[in-house]
Amino acid sequence: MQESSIPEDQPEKENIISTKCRFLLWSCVLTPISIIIGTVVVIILIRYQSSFSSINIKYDTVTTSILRNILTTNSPYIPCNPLRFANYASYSTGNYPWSLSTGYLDADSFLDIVVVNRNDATIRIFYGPRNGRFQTQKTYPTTLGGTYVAIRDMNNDNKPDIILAYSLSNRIAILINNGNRNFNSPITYPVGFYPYWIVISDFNKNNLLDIVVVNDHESSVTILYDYYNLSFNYSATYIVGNDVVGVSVADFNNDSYPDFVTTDFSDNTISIYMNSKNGMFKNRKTYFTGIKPWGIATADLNNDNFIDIVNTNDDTGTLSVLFNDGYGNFNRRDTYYIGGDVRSVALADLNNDTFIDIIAANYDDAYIYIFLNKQNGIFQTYQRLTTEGYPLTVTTGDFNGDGKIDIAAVTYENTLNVFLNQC
Ligand SMILES: *[C@@H]1O[C@H](CO)[C@@H](O)[C@H](O)[C@H]1NC(C)=O
Ligand SMILES: *[C@@H]1O[C@H](CO)[C@@H](O)[C@H](O)[C@H]1NC(C)=O
Ligand SMILES: *[C@@H]1O[C@H](CO)[C@@H](O)[C@H](O)[C@H]1NC(C)=O
Ligand SMILES: *[C@@H]1O[C@H](CO)[C@@H](O)[C@H](O)[C@H]1NC(C)=O
Ligand SMILES: [Ca+2]
Ligand SMILES: [Ca+2]
Ligand SMILES: [Ca+2]
Repeated sequence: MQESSIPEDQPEKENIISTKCRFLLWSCVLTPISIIIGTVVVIILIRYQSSFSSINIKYDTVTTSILRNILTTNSPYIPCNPLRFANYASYSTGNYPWSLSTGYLDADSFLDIVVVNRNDATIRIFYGPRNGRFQTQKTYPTTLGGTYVAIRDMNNDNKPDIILAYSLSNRIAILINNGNRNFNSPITYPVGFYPYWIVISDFNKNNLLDIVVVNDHESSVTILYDYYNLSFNYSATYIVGNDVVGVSVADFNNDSYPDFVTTDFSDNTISIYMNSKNGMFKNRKTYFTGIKPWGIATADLNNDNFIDIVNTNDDTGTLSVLFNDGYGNFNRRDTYYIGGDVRSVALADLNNDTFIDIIAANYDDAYIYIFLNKQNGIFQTYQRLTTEGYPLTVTTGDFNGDGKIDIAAVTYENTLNVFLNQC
């Protein structure tokens, strides 16, 4: 035992020396290197702050969802789960169909679909028959660069009219419905730089329709007020975020006046304006979303009678779901992952349980993604429908009149795909 202690002396000294060497090496060489690495990391963190916060939110979401699932002892019965949809029926559109909308454009009681074709200066109307097969189609001339189509009875004659965003001419257009599947030539109205998206409402509640138009290239929206006798009485412009893409209108603070929200593509935010109860808007409030927010839709997702917000995030391939606290504040946000370039989103109750479900289109693969509501504003893992090609815009409606909400989307293959709900 003693003998062994003597030979150990030497290695112990070497150990002490080598520890000193390591300490010197660390302080003289490794410390500066780690300072440099640390600085780089801090710079990256600052530059990409929003992307890191989005990763955090995903983590939060997972945690809170798990907590909520644990707290919810009795899972509700969710009807039509899994969903059942027929394979798509395909119809040719024009060149580069970019947006679609539904309405009752002719005298029958079957829902019709209008598609705006971005690259060939046309819209095509698919007139709905009883069976949901759109064999009757008609093409109408417009202008190159149409990016959005909306349907609304603008002149109050009970015939829904067509409203278009002309991105390349900085105007919107209205085609007045003359009945018998005839429309007047488009009448155009100047708005801001690169109008991209349109919603019709009555912001000043005087029973004359107003239109909010997104000006994608000038970070603003224009509201045209009080359409009457084929013209608008006045307009106003409101600043929103950079490269604004989408807009949705709803009463967020339950004062009965319509408010609006935009997706600010390059700011990773949504902008919300509350109505000053005269149709004008003063203070903008922003909330962070994922990266490159694109599509947006609003509805009450948890049936508390307050309107919530869903937006897509093109870069993170996610959906953001923002919940209204009852006063128009949206501090609770959940995130759902799809992947790819998620752009268009629609909201509808697909399984008739009174809870609104989410339908999203991924412009990076050939699927429509559906998230069924767990009847509390939390959504199930997605179910997918196969499309003919990259779907850009998706919408919903009951196309065959059986009371079940169907889905329609336009695709990169220059087609309209219609999916009939069979659940
Ligand atoms: C409607 O507009 C036309 C042309 O601008 C004008 O002549 C006419 O008086 C207007 N009618 C009403 C009721 O304001
Ligand atoms: C147009 O707006 C002005 C005020 O800006 C108002 O006095 C006038 O009554 C409005 N006209 C219509 C037809 O609403
Ligand atoms: C919203 O406002 C209406 C009218 O003031 C009121 O009756 C209703 O209870 C409010 N809804 C909620 C959810 O607070
Ligand atoms: C949807 O639910 C309502 C209420 O339960 C029912 O009356 C209606 O028939 C249902 N519609 C379909 C298409 O199942
Ligand atoms: Ca109005
Ligand atoms: Ca309001
Ligand atoms: Ca539902």
